[in-house]
Amino acid sequence: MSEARQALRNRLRTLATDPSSAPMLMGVLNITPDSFSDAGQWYDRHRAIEHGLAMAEQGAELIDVGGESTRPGADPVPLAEELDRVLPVIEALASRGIWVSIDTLKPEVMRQAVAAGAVMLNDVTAFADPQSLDVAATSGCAVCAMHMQGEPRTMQRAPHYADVVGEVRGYLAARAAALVQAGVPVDAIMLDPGFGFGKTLAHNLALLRGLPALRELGHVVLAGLSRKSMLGRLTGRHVTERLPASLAAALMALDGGARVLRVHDVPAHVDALAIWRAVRHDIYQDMKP
Ligand code: HH2
Repeated sequence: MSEARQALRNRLRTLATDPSSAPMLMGVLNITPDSFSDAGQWYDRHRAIEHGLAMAEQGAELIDVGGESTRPGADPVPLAEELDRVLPVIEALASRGIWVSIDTLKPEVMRQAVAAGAVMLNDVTAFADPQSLDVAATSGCAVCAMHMQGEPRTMQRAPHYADVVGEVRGYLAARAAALVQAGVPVDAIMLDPGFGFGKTLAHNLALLRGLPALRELGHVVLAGLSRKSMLGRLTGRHVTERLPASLAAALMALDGGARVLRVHDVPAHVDALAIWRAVRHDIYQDMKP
């Protein structure tokens, strides 16, 4: 296993076992023309690389590179196109020692991303494709399995649950078991309730409240709340004006036991984390301005 993959695995173990250790920020890097929050902003490869470097410099320990939008109603992207978007960016960032996660549901994209230096696989279908399970098991990468009801094109039409927290927890437990069965080490597996993926506002709020129940599964919990439409629904704010709401939600996720936050605005979340850790764990630096 590469040194970087081993280092990330060690970091995950610390996150899982020491609640006072610094939470981890994952910076979002969408190389897409149609993502919900930053459509087209980083579509140019050189700008994408610069933005990835900047987020790492600002305090993101992981950069989550995606070449296919999963926003509600998004159209699938052909394999060749997705590879062309993500591979040069992964190579550029990984060659500078930055931890890169690949956000994809295609096993072939995972495979080639790993060859290009990715150290983590982030799959919104929770490795539903057996070939993806195979890549997860053989690559030595950390993995994130996310819950989604339905599929991106239709998931927001009529989400339905009898007990959203119980069902998401049961699903994630089953996917973690499938990953372990395939050969992925337990401590390489992160779980994510998938805010906004086949969920109403009430479902999303119940899941945010219910994070401790997911944490009980024993895996590192990752939360992606940044700029999501649930925050727009609660504040009436456009996607470009959701930073304050994102920070509030991020802090509540940390209180619920989330240990990794997937965010667009890294510097603001670094500050929020500093306050959270100082108050909750009495760990801080006195940085008088
Ligand atoms: N959310 C998005 C994409 N990938 N992965 C995980 N693990 N958790 C999430 O909550 C999550 C995710 C959607 O956000 P974004 O990447 O900003 O938009 P888009 O899918 O439109 O590219």
